[in-house]
Amino acid sequence: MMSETISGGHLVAKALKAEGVDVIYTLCGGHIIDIYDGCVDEGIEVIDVRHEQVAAHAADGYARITGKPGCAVVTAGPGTTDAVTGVANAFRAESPMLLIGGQGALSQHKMGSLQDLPHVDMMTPITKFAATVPSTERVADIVSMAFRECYHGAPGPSFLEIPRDVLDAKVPLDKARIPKAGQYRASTRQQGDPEAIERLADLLAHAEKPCILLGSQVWTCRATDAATDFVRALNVPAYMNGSGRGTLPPGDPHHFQLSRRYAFTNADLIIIVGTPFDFRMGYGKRLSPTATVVQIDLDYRTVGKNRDIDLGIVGDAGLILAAAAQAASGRIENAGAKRKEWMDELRAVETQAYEKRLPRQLSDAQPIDPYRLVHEINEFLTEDTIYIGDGGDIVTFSGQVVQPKSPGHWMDPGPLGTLGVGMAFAMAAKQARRDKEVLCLFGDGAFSLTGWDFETMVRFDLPFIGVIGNNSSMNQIRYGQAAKYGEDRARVGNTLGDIRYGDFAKLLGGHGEEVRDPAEIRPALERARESGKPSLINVWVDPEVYAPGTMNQTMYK
Ligand SMILES: Cc1ncc(C[n+]2csc(CCOP(=O)(O)OP(=O)(O)O)c2C)c(N)n1
Ligand SMILES: [Mg+2]
Repeated sequence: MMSETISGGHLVAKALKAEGVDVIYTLCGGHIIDIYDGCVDEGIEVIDVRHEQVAAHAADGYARITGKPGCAVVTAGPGTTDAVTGVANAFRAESPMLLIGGQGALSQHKMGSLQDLPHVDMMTPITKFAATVPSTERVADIVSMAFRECYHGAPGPSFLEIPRDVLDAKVPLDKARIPKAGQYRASTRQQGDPEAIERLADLLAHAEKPCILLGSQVWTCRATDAATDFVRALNVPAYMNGSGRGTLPPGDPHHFQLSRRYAFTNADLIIIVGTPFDFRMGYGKRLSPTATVVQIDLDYRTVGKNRDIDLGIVGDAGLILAAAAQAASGRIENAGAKRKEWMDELRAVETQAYEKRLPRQLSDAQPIDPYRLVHEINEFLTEDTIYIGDGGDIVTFSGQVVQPKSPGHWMDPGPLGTLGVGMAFAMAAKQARRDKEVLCLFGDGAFSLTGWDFETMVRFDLPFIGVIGNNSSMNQIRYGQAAKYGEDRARVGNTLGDIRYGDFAKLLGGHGEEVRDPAEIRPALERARESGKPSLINVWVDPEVYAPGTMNQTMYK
């Protein structure tokens, strides 16, 4: 009697299913079609996009939104090279995703087969794990291995290439190892050194001017509740960045945003959670030299990097904050009154900064002041709107003004600063959370990189509100050129056409509008919401106005 057989592509699908992955993002190629066939059997949705960069960014976005690993499947050679940027972005953003690339048949190894390239060599420096699957029997086993590696320390991407003959061959079912759901990897959550947690509790008990920065890992660790309880129980003002934005809702007494520099300069205890001392943190140089600095991170390599710290704790943000709060509870009486003064001081700085900027946010100027656009977006967001920023200067404006109303409702590329993530993140967010509204703010330059995938949003009925802050320029770069070489030499390599992106949306089957009057922003947003379609509201903003964040960039000085 012939035993039952199974092909490599079907084994991939079984391994994805075991991991709970219910969608793959892909652009087809002959090398990978057997995976699609397996997905049909396993009930895994196949979302086919217009560029592999989008497939990889969507897998990254899916991981961020769902907490499950994302998966992109691309063909050999150019399919895989097109996806490199998406993998690199996930690597810097610590996002767990698996990219599966096709490869020429093992039987033609190094013979010059179609689309043959050394994918594993290319992917090794930008993944936590990159390997070739050498035999059909091992396909599901190695997929599960790749997922395990995604969660080592701070999460990140894995890459597998599967040669065509390995993928297409059929092997007896009983010869293949097919790891069972929930039985092939363990939680990697670490509690942190108990002695270090005691020391942190002690520091918290005595600090008069503490502050905490809740970074992206707070969301990665799903530590919202622990972080919220921590700041409330210990009365610690909190700043949030990256995916950590929205941990506390706007208006919460412990939610601070505009006084961060003041706090970092004047605090006596600064707790940095899940954020590296990279360029966004001035490499740690902007923290008061006399403050006690504590760093909590999933990755031991991030702790103490670029700047000395007084206490480092490696592990899961939620477990550590909960343990520290418990250890410190009831011990802050002496510092309590001082802390109230400190919170009031920060609130005053915060209010002053807000009031100074408010006239700009309400400006009726034409062309539209970018501050007005991001103000209108902020007012428009609900607790169920996932906000995505994809662009240069316009997104820098939004970083100051837009406040997500719920945790996990802010998405930006992360420290790779990759333009072109927006459409893919919108795709993943809407597909994974149909119950949510998705709003993406694009720069016109950023939009152009991956904008054709608006068509994919239409084809898969993924409504979202796209807003383009259109200045017909790559303005963030133009600013630097003007500052360095003078206005008369600034218009080189950064000028885009005056494009009616609203018409582009309509061409592809979506809803589109052009907005030149600031009073029309809100009604246009409302109409996009009501249209129930993928939409693009093309807002013509003043190209001569730059975000302070852009103007302060040290690379221009
Ligand atoms: C993939 C990629 N290419 C180039 C850059 C460099 N870059 C940073 S900001 C910027 C300008 C973006 O223009 P746009 O999206 O229109 O935003 P604006 O600054 O005009 O508001 C560029 C090209 C990048 N970050 N990512
Ligand atoms: Mg622009």
